[in-house]
Amino acid sequence: MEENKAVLYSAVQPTNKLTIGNYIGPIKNWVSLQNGYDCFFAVANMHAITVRQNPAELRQRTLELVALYIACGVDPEKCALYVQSHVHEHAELCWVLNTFTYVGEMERMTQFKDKAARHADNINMGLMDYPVLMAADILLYQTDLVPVGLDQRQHVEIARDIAQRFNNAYTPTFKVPEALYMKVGAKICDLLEPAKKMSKSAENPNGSVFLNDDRDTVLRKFKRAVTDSDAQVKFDPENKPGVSNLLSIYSVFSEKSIAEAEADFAGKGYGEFKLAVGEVVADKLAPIQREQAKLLADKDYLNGVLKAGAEKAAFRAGKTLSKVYKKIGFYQI
Ligand code: AQP
Repeated sequence: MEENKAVLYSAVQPTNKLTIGNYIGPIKNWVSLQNGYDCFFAVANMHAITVRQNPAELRQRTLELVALYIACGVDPEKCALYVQSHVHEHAELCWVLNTFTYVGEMERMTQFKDKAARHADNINMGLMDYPVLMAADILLYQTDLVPVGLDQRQHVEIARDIAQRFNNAYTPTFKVPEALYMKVGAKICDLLEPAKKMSKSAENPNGSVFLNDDRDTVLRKFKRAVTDSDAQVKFDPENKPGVSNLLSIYSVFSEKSIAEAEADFAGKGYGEFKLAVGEVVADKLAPIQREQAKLLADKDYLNGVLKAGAEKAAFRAGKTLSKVYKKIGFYQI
């Protein structure tokens, strides 16, 4: 990792089963970006507990996610791959940033309102504070770019506001980060309800394709995907959301442009189209699943990756935190 390269930070929560939306929105892009940036890729287990988790499952999913990152092509030699709770600076900076964030701002966050409605029996402070912890995650590394899906737009915006607020209150301390969205795939939608984002926790699991779905399941889910009555494979998200979503998925998994993807299906029916999308996805997922299983069998290797990753991350995070503590007047020895 070189200090003069621009910095990239991104994370995924080890909750539920990951979908192809998680893969396309952030993870796939990490692999292409890891050569050009100083990358910090975290498993966001502190964010995960804002919704009640089963401890044994959370532990297991944490390791599975680490293995998945590597199976997808993240190279732990090139980046800091670590678990959020292993770097205590995240929690410490979050506390300071809480004092630069207003309750009203957090109450207005779309994800908070959505999750509060879905988890009405557990509207805890952590759920509301989620964006501040995310701001701490990002700002700790003096991050330039945050590759995320479109659903995270508001959270990156608030991280920018908090950074600017702190910088204005003292002297420039934090780099003000930019979100990075992909042209295709920044919002992958549910196969059965294409107006909604594809979600890990969708009520109907047939609308989400999970990264650990087997070939038959993937093909079946795409076969049932909602299209329209127009019988034309054309990219038009407003009028043809289902078909456009499938074209985006096909384009990303086949590494073809949308125009090339449309050309592949000119004059063909939806049945053939949906089968081809399913096949390209299943073909890509199979080797990732095999590699993930292989990695999970070598826990010592994964623990070694995480230890090294946490050290790299803590080094950079510690520098920022100590700057912050100095600025705000914490007595240091
Ligand atoms: N459908 C999607 N399309 C594109 N990007 C997506 N992301 C999530 N869904 C899509 C991106 O994946 C990253 C990590 O997400 P996360 O683990 O923080 O949260 P999540 O996947 O949104 O899942 P939750 O919050 O556990 O539950 P659900 O799915 O039920 O809302 C982020 O960069 C996100 O943009």
